[in-house]
Amino acid sequence: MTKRPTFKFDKELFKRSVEYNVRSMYRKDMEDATAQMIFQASAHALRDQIIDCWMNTQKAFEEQEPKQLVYLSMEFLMGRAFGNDAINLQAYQPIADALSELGFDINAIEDEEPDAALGNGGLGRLAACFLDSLATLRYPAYGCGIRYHYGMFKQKIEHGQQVEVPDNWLKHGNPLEIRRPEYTEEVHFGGYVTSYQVDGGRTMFRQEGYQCVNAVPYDMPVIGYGNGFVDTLRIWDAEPVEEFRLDSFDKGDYEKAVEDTNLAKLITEVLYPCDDHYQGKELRLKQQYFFVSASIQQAVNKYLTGNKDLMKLPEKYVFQMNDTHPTLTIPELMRILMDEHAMQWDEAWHVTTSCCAYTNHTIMAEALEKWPIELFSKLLPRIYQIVEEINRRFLLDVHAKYDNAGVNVQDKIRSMAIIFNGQVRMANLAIVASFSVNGVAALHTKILEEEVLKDFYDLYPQKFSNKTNGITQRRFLLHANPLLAEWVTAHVGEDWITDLSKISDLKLYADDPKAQKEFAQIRFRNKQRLAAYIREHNGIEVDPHSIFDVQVKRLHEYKRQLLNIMHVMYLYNCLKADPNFKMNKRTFIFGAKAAAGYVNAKLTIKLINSVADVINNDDSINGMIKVVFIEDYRVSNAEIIFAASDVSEQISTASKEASGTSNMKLMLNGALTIGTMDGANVEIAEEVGRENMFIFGLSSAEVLKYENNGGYDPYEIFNNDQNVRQVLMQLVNGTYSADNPELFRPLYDSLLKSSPQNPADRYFILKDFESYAAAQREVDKAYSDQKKWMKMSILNTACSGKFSSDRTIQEYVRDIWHLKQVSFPEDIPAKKSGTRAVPAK
Ligand code: 26Q
Repeated sequence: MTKRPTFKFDKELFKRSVEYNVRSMYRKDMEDATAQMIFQASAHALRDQIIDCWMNTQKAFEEQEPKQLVYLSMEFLMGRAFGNDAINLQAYQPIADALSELGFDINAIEDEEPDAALGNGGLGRLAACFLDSLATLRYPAYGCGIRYHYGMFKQKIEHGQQVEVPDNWLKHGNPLEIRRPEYTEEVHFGGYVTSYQVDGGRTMFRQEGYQCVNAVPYDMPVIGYGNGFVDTLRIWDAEPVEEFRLDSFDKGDYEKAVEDTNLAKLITEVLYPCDDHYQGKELRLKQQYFFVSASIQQAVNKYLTGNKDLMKLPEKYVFQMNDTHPTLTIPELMRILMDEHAMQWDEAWHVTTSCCAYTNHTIMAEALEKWPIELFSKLLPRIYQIVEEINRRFLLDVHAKYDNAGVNVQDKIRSMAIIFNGQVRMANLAIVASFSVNGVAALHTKILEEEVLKDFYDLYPQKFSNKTNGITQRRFLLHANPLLAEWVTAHVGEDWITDLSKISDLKLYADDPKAQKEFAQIRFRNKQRLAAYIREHNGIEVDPHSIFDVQVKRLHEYKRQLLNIMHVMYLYNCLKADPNFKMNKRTFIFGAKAAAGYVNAKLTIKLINSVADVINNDDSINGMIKVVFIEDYRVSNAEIIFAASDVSEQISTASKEASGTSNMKLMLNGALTIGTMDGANVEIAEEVGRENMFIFGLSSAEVLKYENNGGYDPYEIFNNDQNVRQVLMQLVNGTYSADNPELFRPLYDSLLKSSPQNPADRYFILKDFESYAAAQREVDKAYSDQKKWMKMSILNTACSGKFSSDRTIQEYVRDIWHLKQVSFPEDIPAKKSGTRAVPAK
C-alpha cells in the first residue's frame, strides 16, 4: 500500500532551490532578480517539494480504486495559489522566513502572482472552495474545467466608468501547472451523422465530416490542509490536431486544416464575463462541449483500464455538474456508451442517470440556458439526436403519468419538455437525466421545489435536496486575516482550521472586556491595512475609525447596489440639510465588475463613482461620509477587504440571490450583516440570531406575490416619500452629472417606468427603501455602543461554523456522492482532518 504522503518543509533546501532557479531560469544572481523572478523561482521550488505528495496521493487512488468525484465546472475562481499552498502545507511561516533570509518580503512576492481568475463570481469561487475542502477531507476528486488564456477581465475605472482590460494571466507562465499531453483527447464538432448495421442487425451511428480539436490537459495541484493529500484541478486547453501544412497542394485539406487551427485557437481563448445572464453564443456552446467531452472521455477511458463492465461505472464515478453549463455531460456519456461501446439505450440511460448530478444556482429566468435547435444540431449533430430521443422518451413518461389523471398534460409539457419552441432547455435536460438536483441554500431550494421547478418536484421528489453553500476558512480567515486567525487559535485552539464548528467556543468570550478589546484592536489594524490599500489605489484618505460598510460582489440589478448608493445620497442630503444631523462617520466601500454589455450595471458603477466624487470633495460635511469604489475587485483584494469590514451589505431583492457567499466570508471575519431574508442570509440569521444582524425589506413570499400580480406601483412612493423623491430627482437634475444631467436617466426610468418586458422597479428598490434606511439607522445606533458592537461582532465569527465548505462537502458526500476518505496504512484516526460529524440521514 502506498505510504501516507507526509509533507515536511525543508527551509534550507527551499532557499537553495530558489537561488538555483533564479540562475537557471533567468541567468541572474539574486541581487539582480526582479520580484517576479523571485516569485517564479519560489513557486517552482514549492512545486518541487510537493510533487511527491501529489504522486503518492494519485498512486493511492490507483491502488485503492475508490469512487471518484468529477466536479465539472466552466469556472474555477482559484485566485492566487502560492500563499494558499504555503498555508495548506503548514509552511507559510517557514517560507516567509526563508524569503526574508533571502532578502524578500513574502507579501511582496505573493503580490507578484496574478490571480487565476477563471471564473466570474460566486459559482466559480464555490468550485474553488469545494476543491480545497475535498483535498482537506481526503476525498478522491478531480475538478475539470477550461484553461482560458484570458480570465475574467481586469477592471479599470476611467472617468468613473468601467473599462475592461484583457487579463493575460499566463504572460509569465504558470509555475503551478503541469502540461499532460499524454492524456490528450480529441473532440469533434459539426459534420453529419451516418448509420451502419452491425452483426445482429442493430443500427449504429457515428459522426463524420467533423472538425477536430485536441483537448490537452493541464493539471494544478489542490493541496489539502496539513495532510499531505493532493487532489487535481484538470483544465483543458484546445490545440489543433495537426498544424496545417503550408506545402499542402490540396486546397480542401489546407482550408480544413486552417479552419481546425482557428477553431482550436478560439475555443479556450477567453472566459465569458457574464454572470447570471444567458446569451446564446455558439462559441460558448463549443466551450461547453469541448471540456465536457474531453473530461467524460477521459473518465471512461481511465475506468476501462481497470474494469470491463461499464454497467458498473456509477460505482466508480460521479459527475457533479456545476449549474447547467456542463449539462452536455449527459448526452456525451450516452454517446460514448452507445456509439463507442455498443451499449443499448436502456443500459446507457441507466448508467448515465446513475452518474450525473446537477446543482442549480439561480431562479432568474434570464439565466436559464436555452439553445436554438438550429445552432445546437449543426454544431453537435449526434448529441442533438440523443437529446431528441431523451426528450421523446421523457414526454412518453409524462403522458403515461398525466393522461387521464385529471391534469392538463399540455401545461406539464410546456413547463417540462426538454425541447420546446425551437429550443433545447438545458436545465430540463439536467433534471430529467440526473439522479440528484440540489439548490444552494434552504430558501433557494424551497423556491425551486415549490415554484420554479414545481412540476419536476412533483414528478421526482426524491431527486431534490438542499446543500447550503460554504466557504473555506483556510483561505478566508487563516490566510486573509492572520491577526484574527491567531487570536481565534489562542482562544479555542487550532482545530477550527479543519473543523469550523469549533469556532463556536468563541461565544464564551463575547462578553469578555479583554477579549472585546483585543478583537477591536485586531479589527482596527485590519482597517488600517485596507485604508493603506485605498490610499495607494484610489488616492482617497479614509478614517479607520469610521464604520467600514462593504458591498463587494458582481454588479447586478437584483443585488441592488443601486439601493445602497441611493441611501448614501439620502444620508448626504440629511447632512447637507441639517448641520446637527448625527451619525457615525462611515466609509461606504464598493467593489463590483459589470458584464461588459450590461448597460444599467455599468451606469450604476458610474453613479457610485460620481457620488464618490461629489461627497468625498465636499468639505462642508467634515468627512462624515466617504465613498470608495475599489477597482478590479477579485479574490486577492477581497481577502484584504473581508478582514477589514464592519458592515456586510447583503441586500438582494428577496428570492433572487440563490445563496450568496460573500455574506459568509464577511461574517466569518466579524462583520455584521445588513440584509434581506434572502439566500443564505436566512440561515445566517438562524445561526447568529436576528438580534445580531440588521434585517429589513420584503420577504421572498411577498416579492413572489407582487411578481405574480404584475409588480407594484412605485409612483405611490415617489409621490409620498419626500426623501426618496429628492434622491430620484437628483438622478436626473445634474447633481451628480453636472455636464450631462440626462446621464443617469436610464436608472431613474428603471425605477419608475414600466415597459412590456419589465415592470417598473422590478427589484423593489423604492419599496424597500424606507425599511433599509431604518435598518441603517439601527446599524449606526449599534456602532455607537462599541462594547455591544464588539460583542455582536465576536458572535458573528463564533456562529459562522455552519458556513464552512467542509460541512457542505460532507453533506454532498453523505447524500449524493457517497465517496470514501482515502486512507493510508499508518493513518491514525484523524484528529484534525474531520469536520463536525454530519448526522446520518
Ligand atoms: C451562462 C450562459 C452563457 C454565459 C454565461 C453564463 C453564466 C455564467 C456564470 C451564468 C451564470 C454564471 C454564474 C452564476 C453565479 O455565480 N451564481 C451564484 O452562485 C453562487 C454559488 O452558488 C451563489 O452563492 C449566488 O447566489 C449565485 O448568484
